[in-house]
Amino acid sequence: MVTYEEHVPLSEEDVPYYEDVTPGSGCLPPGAWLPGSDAARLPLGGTWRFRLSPTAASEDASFARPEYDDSAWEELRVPGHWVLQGHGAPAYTNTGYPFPVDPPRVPDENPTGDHRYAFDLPADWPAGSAALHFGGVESCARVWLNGSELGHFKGSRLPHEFEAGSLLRPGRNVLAVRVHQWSSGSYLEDQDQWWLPGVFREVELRHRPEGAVRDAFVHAEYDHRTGQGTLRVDSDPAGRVTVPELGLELATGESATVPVEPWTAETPRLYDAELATSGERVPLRIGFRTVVVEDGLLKVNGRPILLRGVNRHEFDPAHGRAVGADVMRRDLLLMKQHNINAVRTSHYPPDPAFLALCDELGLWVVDECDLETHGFAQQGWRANPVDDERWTPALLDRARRMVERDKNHPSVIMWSLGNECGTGRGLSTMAAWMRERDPSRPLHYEGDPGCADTDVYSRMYADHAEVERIGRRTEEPLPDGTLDARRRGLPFVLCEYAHAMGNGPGGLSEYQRLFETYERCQGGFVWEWIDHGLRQYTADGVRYHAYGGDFGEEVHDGNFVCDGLLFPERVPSPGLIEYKKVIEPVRFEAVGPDGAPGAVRVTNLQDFADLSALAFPWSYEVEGLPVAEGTLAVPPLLPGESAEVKLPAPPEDAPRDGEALWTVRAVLAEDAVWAEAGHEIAWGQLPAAPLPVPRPWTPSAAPRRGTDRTLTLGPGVFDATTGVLSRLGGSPVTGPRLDVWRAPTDNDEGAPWQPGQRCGPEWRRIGLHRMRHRTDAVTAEGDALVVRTRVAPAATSLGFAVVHRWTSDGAALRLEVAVTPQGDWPAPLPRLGVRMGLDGDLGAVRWFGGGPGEAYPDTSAAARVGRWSLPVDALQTPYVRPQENGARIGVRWAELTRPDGTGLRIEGEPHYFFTARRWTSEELDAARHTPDLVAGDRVWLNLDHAQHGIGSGSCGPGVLPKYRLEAAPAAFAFTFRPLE
Ligand code: IPT
Repeated sequence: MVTYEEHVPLSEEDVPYYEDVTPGSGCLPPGAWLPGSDAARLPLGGTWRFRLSPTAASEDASFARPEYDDSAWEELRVPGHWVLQGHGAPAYTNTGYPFPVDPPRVPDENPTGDHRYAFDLPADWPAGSAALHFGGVESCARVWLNGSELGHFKGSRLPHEFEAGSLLRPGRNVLAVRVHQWSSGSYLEDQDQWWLPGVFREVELRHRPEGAVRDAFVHAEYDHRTGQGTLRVDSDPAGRVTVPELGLELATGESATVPVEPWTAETPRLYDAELATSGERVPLRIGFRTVVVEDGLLKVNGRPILLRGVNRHEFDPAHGRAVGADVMRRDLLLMKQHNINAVRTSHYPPDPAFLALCDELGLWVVDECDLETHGFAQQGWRANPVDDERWTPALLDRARRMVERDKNHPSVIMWSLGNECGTGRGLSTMAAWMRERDPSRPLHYEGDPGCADTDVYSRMYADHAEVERIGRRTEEPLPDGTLDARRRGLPFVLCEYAHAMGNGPGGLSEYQRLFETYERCQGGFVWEWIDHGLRQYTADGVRYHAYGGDFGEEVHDGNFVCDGLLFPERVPSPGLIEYKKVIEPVRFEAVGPDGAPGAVRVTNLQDFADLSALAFPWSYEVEGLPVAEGTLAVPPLLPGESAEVKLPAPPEDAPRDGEALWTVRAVLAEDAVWAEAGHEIAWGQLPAAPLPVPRPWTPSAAPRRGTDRTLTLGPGVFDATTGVLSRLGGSPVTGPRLDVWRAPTDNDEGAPWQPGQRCGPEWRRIGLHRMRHRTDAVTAEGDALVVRTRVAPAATSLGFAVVHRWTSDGAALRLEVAVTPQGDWPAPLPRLGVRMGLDGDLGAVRWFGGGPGEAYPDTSAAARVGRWSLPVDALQTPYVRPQENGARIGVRWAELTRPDGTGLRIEGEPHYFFTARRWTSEELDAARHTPDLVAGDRVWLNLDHAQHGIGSGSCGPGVLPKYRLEAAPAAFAFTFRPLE
């Protein structure tokens, strides 16, 4: 075994401590984080004193003296980041280092924060040893207590402790911490996130009585064949362990095997225990489970698991990575409520309290080390620290601080070496150490295609086709046959997929089908959980969220930091609603002839739990209105089982003239820790009756020429020259005219490394954002007013020939549109439909179709057919960087009304995408932040026959072929019915 001490750093240069490659000096050896013991503890968070210097140059440590006068210093909240408290500014880069790459050196401009905290030691504080604990400091800290230096450390999201007992004094004590924003450690912390220096996790003093626990390691395995758990707790020093509920009382180091209920993410059974040594009593929460890779599969307690995961960064829009217990709990409740069962702690170990909550609430955790050197990719991976012996002690220190701290959490099922470091001997050394220290957990690392050090094959952003090949174990071979054979035998996870930046991600359902089809595909982790938009206010007090570049950074990656399923304030985005539906652990499918299902097939897609915790309400709906409701009797199916459950007879008194559907749902039968009874887990809709025959359309009015260059047809008045509708039912309207433009989404814009699928730039190149309209003919043809136009962008011969055929039955107007593309279209179209402007007082929308949230062709799983109503303002999805949003899919009809109930009803044939907003697509496109969008005096409608899919091209694959909107002839119709 390679030990940590064996690696002697070779110091080539005489550099200051914050630039040398060592992890630090003076710290206590790492051990398990064991909160709640009976030893005295003094939290040291609060209002500290703070001084910021622009460089690290000062050797002057006089501020560390207790008597130093800090009265002129500022106040700073600790835990916290100084850049979020008015000192300096945050900066965002994805992979590029925000300083010259010359490891391990950092620039002179190295913001350095001196911190002082004076505290009173409680009168009853016991004498003897005490550990001064830092949960996380970015990126390098040097520490003094009462003027004596304790040491220094790097490793921002890892714990560090100093022995401080002999320095404590009765009464006033002064802690001084000098924190450098940049250090050699920064080279190892190139994660895609804000650079946020500071003391951002808890600081505390822990009394260490004689005989206190230095370290404890809980080994709690579960044998699914016998139903027995085996417990052994190793402790330094030795002691005794009691588990009252299991009647166990053992010496440490001794094992016992007894019948237990296992821990799983679905059934997070914990046993309260206590470890007592001669000096301390420590509560433990024990979960029995066994994780193995066997038969090419990742199994827990003997069964393969399916990871329905997310990548979680620690983030709060006001406090950055200083996240409180409330934020951690909120994240986990939201995850559980949205069917998420797994977290990858991208890309560093989280606050340990988060893992305790994962144990309690039930999540599978991939605990990732605080390590990423992605910026070296831009240098062809030259001088990559993970492949340079001098850095190995720092790497091992990081591995060790993570594993030792977190090893007792049943939720942690894999260790991850880090993210995006390329390959190197240092990683292998970390892996070897981890295997030796904790053989009970498989290892994960994505960055090495050969998987030399890992137990699972992991990829990020692989497209569906590649995932399918991997699922079949027919992926491209590695050049090395032995490695290839080994990798081909490994289970597969997507450690990142479905880039949730802005509108999207699209294509989730298709990934899920692959995961469910191929046992090798054990799921994945959506990138990522939350947008890291920082809360800001305009001069007028309007809240918005900032992204890269908003703080004057000289290099930055814009809004690539806003790519989560939650908006920054933790409001679920449509992407999260979609993901919840796609990964629902219960599935409903129609059984029987189309439009007359006699039964529904219910499948339990969970891995461990039966269905006994769920109830199954159904409703029978006509035109979106419930006619009858009840509860299905579904047997408590075991994991993987399905059953056909008979549906009741359709209600006899149900109206016959509307579209009829069954909606079947799975809800919590009783309160759970993470949601209340009635909380919805899954749902399905089945057509309940053949569609009624639509009423025939009989035009009865003919176009009439007016005196003032107008044409009148039924309730419509048209401009006789352009053929454009100008009044409808007495109200002014603009359009409708053909529209193919949408404000490109982040996924439309694509990423430089996905050159083939950057639709946004291509659309702009062709000129879809500046289409011109030409009227070719306005003619009366029988009952119809026919308007022929050509719609095209400047500088190309591409265009559309459009024929608008207007008819009226006297009360309503019907528009039939026939579109023929001209030229050789090099790109798919953003959308295809018509745009029209209405009076701004038409502020309320009611519709029958998909809802309640937005949906696009490949993000439509969560759209439920029903009758919905929302104000126009609430139809907007406030993406941090404004972009196309808010379409409602499968709309049969929509009504826009004024407060007095008058307005307009629009029926579509076929169903259409309905979008309404108080600004135009051009204004949406121009906006950089949400306050840039200012409501005008019109409501702009897009009535779309089709939309291009969304995909995941902002980082991963683009739109699947079946969701691409290729330019092709199309015909569609709308009926406009004034509501009076
Ligand atoms: C990948 C990173 O691992 C992750 O941290 C994040 O940057 C994500 O992408 C995109 O948001 S790396 C990517 C360039 C493939």
